Amino acid sequence: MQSERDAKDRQLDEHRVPLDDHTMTTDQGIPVDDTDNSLKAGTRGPTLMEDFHFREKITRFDHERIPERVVHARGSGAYGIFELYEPLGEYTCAEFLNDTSARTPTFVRFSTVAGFRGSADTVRDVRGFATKFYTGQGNFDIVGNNIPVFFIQDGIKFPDFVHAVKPEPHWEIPQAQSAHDTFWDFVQLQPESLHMVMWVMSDRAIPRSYRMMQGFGVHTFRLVNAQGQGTFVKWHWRPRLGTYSLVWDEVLRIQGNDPDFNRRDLWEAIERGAYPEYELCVQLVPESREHDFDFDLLDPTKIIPEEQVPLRPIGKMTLTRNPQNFHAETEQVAFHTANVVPGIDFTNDPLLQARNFSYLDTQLLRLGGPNFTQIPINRPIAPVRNDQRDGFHQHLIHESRTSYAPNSISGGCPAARDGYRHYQEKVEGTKIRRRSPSFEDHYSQATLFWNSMADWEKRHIVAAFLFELGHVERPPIKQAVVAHLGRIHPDLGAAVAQGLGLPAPGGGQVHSRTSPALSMTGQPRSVATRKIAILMADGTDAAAVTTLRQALEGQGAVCEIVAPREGTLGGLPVDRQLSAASSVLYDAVVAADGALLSASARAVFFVLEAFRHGKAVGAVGSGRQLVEAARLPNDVGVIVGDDIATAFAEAVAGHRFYDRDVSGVPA
Ligand code: HDE
Repeated sequence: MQSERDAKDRQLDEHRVPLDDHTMTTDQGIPVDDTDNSLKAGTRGPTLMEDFHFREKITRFDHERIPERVVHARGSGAYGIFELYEPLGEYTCAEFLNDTSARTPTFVRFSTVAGFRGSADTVRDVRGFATKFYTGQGNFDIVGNNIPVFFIQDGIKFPDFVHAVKPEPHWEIPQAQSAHDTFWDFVQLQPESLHMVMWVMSDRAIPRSYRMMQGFGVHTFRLVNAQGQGTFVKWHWRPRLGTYSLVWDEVLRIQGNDPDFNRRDLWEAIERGAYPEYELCVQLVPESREHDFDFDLLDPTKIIPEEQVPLRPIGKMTLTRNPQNFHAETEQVAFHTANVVPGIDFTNDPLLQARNFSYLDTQLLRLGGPNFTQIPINRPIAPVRNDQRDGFHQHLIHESRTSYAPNSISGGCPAARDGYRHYQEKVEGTKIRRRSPSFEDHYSQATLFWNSMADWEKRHIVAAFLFELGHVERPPIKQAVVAHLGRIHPDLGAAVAQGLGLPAPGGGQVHSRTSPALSMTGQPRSVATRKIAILMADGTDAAAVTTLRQALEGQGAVCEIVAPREGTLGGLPVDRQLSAASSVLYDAVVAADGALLSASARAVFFVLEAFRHGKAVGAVGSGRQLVEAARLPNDVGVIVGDDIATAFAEAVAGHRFYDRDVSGVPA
C-alpha cells in the first residue's frame, strides 16, 4: 500500500542534509580549507574584513535564534500516523475521517505554557497537545491541551491572563510558575478561571509522561456532512497507557535532576520502539440538543460530562518517529486552529474565534514572513496552488504568467471550485460587547470537579493551593481566593484557609453531583515502559537480579542498574552511578543489595524517598537489609522475598500507593 505517510516522508527527504564525508563549504558552496583560524595580517595581526568565511560563519551564528513562542515556548515533537476505526460519513465529509485504509501522517508537539524555552519540563502547568494531520485534503490541526477547559471565556482576555501568569514585569520572577501574586490576583478578579484553576491545582498539571496524558480540543467544534448538516463535536485524545501523574515533592526534585524529564521520556520511548498511542475520541451532540445542557456549549470553561455524552473512540494515533533536527521540525512547526479541512468547522465560541485570528499572526512574526507554510514540517502533502506570491524566503519558482483571478491567460487557473464550504450558519445580532448570560455560572463545574476527586486527589489539590498561595505576598489576594474556594466547596475552602491561618470562608449551598470520569483513579494498569531502578553493589547476587530483570523486561518495563560505581557487577553493566542517580527519575525501585548499600546514606535515602513518593519498593536477597535500614513500615507496596517478580510488577502497574499520603512529603 502506498501510504500517505510515505508521501510526507518522501517530501521531507527532499530537504534532508545527511551526515556524510563531504568537504565543508560556505553557504555559497565554496570549499573551505580552514575553519579554526580567521584570516589575519600576520599570525599576531588584525583579522581581515575580506575573510568571507569568518564573517558568514559569525553572521549566521548571530542570527540562529528565532523568537520563542509567547506561550508554549518549551515543547517536544514527534511524528506519527493516524488510523481511523470506522467511516464517519454520517457526521463529516472529511476524507481522512471516512477512509479506514488511510494512514494519515501526523506531527505532534507537546509543551508547557508559562515557562521560557529553557525552563524545566515538570512544572505545574497545563500541557499543550497540538497535532497536525497531513491529510490528502490539506492540513488539519487540533491545537489542544491536556486539560479540557480554559481560564477565560473570551479571547480578548488572553493577553491579560498570559501577562498575569508569566514572570512579573519588574524582576522577571518567577520562571514557569503560577505561584505568585499577579496570577492569583487575576484569578480572584476573574472567577471564570476557577474551573481551570481546579484542574491546574490537581495532579493533571504534573503529568508523569507525555505518553500518559490526555488531550482535549477544549472548544466545541462542528462536523459537517456531505448534505451540509452540522453536528457539534468535542475532541479527546486518550493515552493507551492511561493517565498518570507525578507527585509534587517529586516534581520539585526532578527539576534539578533532569529538567528535560518529559522530553527525554518521550524521545527514549520512541527510540526503544515503545511507540506512544492515543485514541482519538469524540463527543457528538446533534444540533437539536444544543440547548439541552445547564451550561453553554460555546463556553470553553465548561466540559460536557462524559456521563451525559459518552466518548466515542474513532481512531488511533501512534507516535513512531523522533524528529531529526529540533529547530527545523519541532521549533518551526506552526499550528493553527483555523487549519481545518472540508467537513470540519468552527462554532462561535469567543475564545476559538480569537484563536482563529491569533495563530497565523504569531507565525508571521515567529517564522519571519508569509512563506512559513513552505518549511518542510509545515508543508501540506496535498498540492498547493494559488495566486499568493513573493514575500520573504519564497522558495517556489512560480512559472505561471498570471497571479490573479479571474484570468484568461492561464486558462482561468488555478480555479476556485469544489473546495472548502463554510457551514451555512444563520447569524444575526446587535453589535455588543457583552457575554451571554448562559456564560455566567463559574462555580458549578468547579464543584463537580472537586466532588469527583478521590480522597488522595483532594489532598493533593489542597496541598497545591497551599504551595501556590503560600508564595503570594498580598494577604487580600489570598483571602479573596479562599472566599472563591469556599463557594466551590466548603471543605476545600476550610482546608486551604486552615493551612493559611485564615478563618474558614462562608460558603453557600453546593451541589453533590459527580462525574467519575474526572478522577484519575481506575486507569489502565501496565508495567510496560515503567522505569525501575535496581540497586546493586559489589557482591550482589547477579543471577537473582537477572531473573527478576528478565521477568520485568518481558512485560515491557525498563530496568536500570544503579550502583556505587560504574563498570560491571557480576557481569552486569552498571547503567548509572549512585551519585548521578535519583529515585525521582524512576517509577519504582528494587533493592538487590543490603550488605554494602545499607551503609550508604545515599542508597538508604534512595529507597526511603521512593517509598515516600508512593512508589513500589522491592527487595531481593540481602536487599532486605537496605529496606530495613530505610525503616520502611509494613506496606502492601513494599515487596520483599526471593521470588517477587509477579507481585512487584503488579504493584508497579498500579503506579502509586496514595494511601501513604504523599501530598505533604517529606513527612
Ligand atoms: Fe494558544 N497560542 N492561544 N491556546 N496554544 C499559541 O501560537 C492563543 C489557547 C495552544 O506546539 C501561540 O504558535 C490565544 C487555548 C497550544 O506550537 C499563540 C488564545 C488552547 C499551543 C496562541 C489561546 C491553546 C498554543 C503561541 C486565546 C487549548 C502551542 C505561539 C484566544 C485548547 C502549539 C504559536 C505548538 C500556542 C494564542 C488559547 C493551545 C500566541 C490568542 C484555549 C497547544 O498564537
